[in-house]
Amino acid sequence: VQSSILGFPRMGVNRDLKKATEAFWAGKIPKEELLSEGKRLRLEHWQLQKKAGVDIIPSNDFAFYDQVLDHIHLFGVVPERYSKYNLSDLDEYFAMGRGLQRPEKDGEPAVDVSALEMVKWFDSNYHYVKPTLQDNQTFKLSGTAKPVIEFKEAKDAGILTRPVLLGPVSFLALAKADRGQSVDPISLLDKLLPLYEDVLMQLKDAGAESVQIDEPVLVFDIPTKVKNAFKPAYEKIGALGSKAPKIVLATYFGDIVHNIGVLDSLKGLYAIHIDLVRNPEQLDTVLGALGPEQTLSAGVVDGRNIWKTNFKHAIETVETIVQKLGKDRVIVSSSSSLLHTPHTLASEKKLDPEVKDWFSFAVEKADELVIIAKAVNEGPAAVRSELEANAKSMQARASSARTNDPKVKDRQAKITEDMHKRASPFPTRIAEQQKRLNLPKFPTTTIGSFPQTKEIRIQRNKFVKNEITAEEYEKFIEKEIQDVVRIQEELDLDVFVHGEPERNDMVQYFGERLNGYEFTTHAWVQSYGSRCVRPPIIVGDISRPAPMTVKESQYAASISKKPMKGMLTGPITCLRWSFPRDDVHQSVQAQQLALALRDEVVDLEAAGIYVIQVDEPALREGLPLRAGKERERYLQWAVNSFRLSTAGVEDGTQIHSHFCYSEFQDFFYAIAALDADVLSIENSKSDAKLLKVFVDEAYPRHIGPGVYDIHSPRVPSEQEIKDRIQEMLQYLKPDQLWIDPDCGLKTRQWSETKAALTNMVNAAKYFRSQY
Ligand code: THG
Ligand code: ZN
Repeated sequence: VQSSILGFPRMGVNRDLKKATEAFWAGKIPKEELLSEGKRLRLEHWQLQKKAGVDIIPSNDFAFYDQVLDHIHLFGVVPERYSKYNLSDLDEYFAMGRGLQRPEKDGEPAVDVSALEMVKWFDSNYHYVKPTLQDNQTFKLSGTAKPVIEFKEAKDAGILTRPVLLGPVSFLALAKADRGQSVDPISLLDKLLPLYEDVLMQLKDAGAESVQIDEPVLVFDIPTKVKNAFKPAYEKIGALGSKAPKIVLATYFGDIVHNIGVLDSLKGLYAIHIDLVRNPEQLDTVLGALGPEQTLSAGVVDGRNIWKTNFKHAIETVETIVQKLGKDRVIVSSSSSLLHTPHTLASEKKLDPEVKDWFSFAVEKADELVIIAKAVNEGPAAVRSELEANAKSMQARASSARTNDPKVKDRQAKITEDMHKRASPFPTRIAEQQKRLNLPKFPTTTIGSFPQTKEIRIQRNKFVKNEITAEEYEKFIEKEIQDVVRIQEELDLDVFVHGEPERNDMVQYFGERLNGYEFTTHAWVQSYGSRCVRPPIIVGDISRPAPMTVKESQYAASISKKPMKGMLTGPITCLRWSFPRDDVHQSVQAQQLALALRDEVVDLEAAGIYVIQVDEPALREGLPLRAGKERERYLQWAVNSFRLSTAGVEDGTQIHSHFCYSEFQDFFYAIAALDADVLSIENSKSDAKLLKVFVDEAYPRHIGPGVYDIHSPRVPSEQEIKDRIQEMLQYLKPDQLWIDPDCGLKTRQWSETKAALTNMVNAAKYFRSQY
């Protein structure tokens, strides 16, 4: 039995890659320095895995921006709008990842091109760059292939690695036709395959013994065309025989039972990897479908969470497989790439030792894999003390007072059906709300945050580092709120917000104020490009010791002439963007979060806040990857937790919710079931036609489809906004329409914000005069 890792986090122990990349973008370091920093990090990560004793170490898991973008670049899938500038390789790569705007300089023409689309990677909080194809798409390897360069780099350092490639079927299945193009990506398979053959032969020549080819789309419900593509693809690759390295085909984040027939056409491959953390029940089916000589790579160490592996369970699983296949045909592995876990627990100096003992980050997971392999190879006696310590840790966590709070459980047991229902139906509610709020037609509002200026970040840092007192910080926040209120008065908006100057990441902010959570100082996980998040960790039953946002909202309301909107993050988003517990079902955790938020909502109402927004941007990404029963079950508990958190208010209090997307077609009934009085959604970049679903389904409540894109510094003209509203009025009734930007304004400058909102308010006033 060998130990293996499917991929390692790339940022480095101190987010070194983020720092170097951002310094390069800012022109502070030259390209050479960025490249050498990348090289240093790769080497460091290979060496630490080797030192841990991992048998199979990945290479080509590194990327400066995103591993899918690396493949886009590798295969020359570069739309003409980028290639026409003849940029350097690295500039072109980053231009596709994040766009590039550069004035004319030294005779070089100006560059102005936006980024390729970025999408969530399966159901994780990582985002990949979507391959974007042309009708006449051709593929060409660009220079010496990066997987080969990085393989040789490791080999020169004395480390024989297993290169990772995203497989041809997944690469195409995750791709899309460019705007105005109609190509079906999978139809390009024949053109793409020769490049895979080429890279595989180059890797073999360079000395690679095996290669990991990821085909994660096997966990989806894939169209027949995509399913059928596996056979020709892997027959062709298999026909390379000894001219290519042995191939391990990897799947993760789900089971492959519904696609098990595909394994028939993969019998020529050396090994199949499956995720046994997420879907242990698929083991028997996959074992039954393996060829007589095939190896199984068993993903038993969680690549998506931070909990210590339960050695007893993992070893039992691996031993079951060994009994069937024999030791030589089993690999123990991380369930997926470790990209989704933080670098090392060793950086956490402030964690309480009790809970620290329950966690395992990427570096520690490498050790775990080695121990599991050793236990199976040499017998438990060889790792007795490790197994004992692990069992003790599991026991301690299960029985700790930190994980179990009887008061929370008691409260959950007393939840009733009625607690999920508002007192009256919407028509009664909206009439009460209108009496209280007295809003004009086409009411205007914003989504919650106003620009997070440099000054705000400086003051927050000073406060965190104890360089200013709590009173000084509070004074500063009050001053920020005053400014934001005054600006909204000048703009003549209708429903105000306090601007959220006191919040960093919203999930972190709420986590820090709830019992049951733990916080880290260095546990960053890449979200996209150089951007990272530091998810708080849910360790135990969740409760709210004290109000979390009432003080700021109440203060803001006290100095405003207009209704003030309270701003909360919903239970599903708090759950999805944290590291959840793995010892109780996520629906239980969502329900506990919902109870805590329900108390907050009720307290806001008691403090005179009669408009309360509970955002659920992560509701959609929590959808199980496959349609069917599981999806229905998820939507049921997700919707229930939202309703539980919001239904405690009077009819006259208006509940808003916000979503950062507008594709509701496939789960509209769930959105409708939230029963929010007002929904604000992204719509500025999508077709207004998407709003048709609200008409078709006779959606009765209020909607604010964003009238302009806040992700761009561009200021939309009043006319543009009027045109947009006119379009929306083809679908929505005038008395159902709110006017707002399409997301929070946190990342914008004040000058852009004021100009855009002035135009927005004027556009709303125009329609008010027309109806
Ligand atoms: N919070 C969390 N998850 C998210 C988002 C969020 N997932 C989806 C989406 N929004 C991802 N977007 C971002 C946007 C910005 C940043 C990270 C993810 C970001 N991070 C800072 C950085 O890397 O420099 C670190 C911020 C900090 O200091 O806390 O800017 O909004 N949880
Ligand atoms: Zn949004």
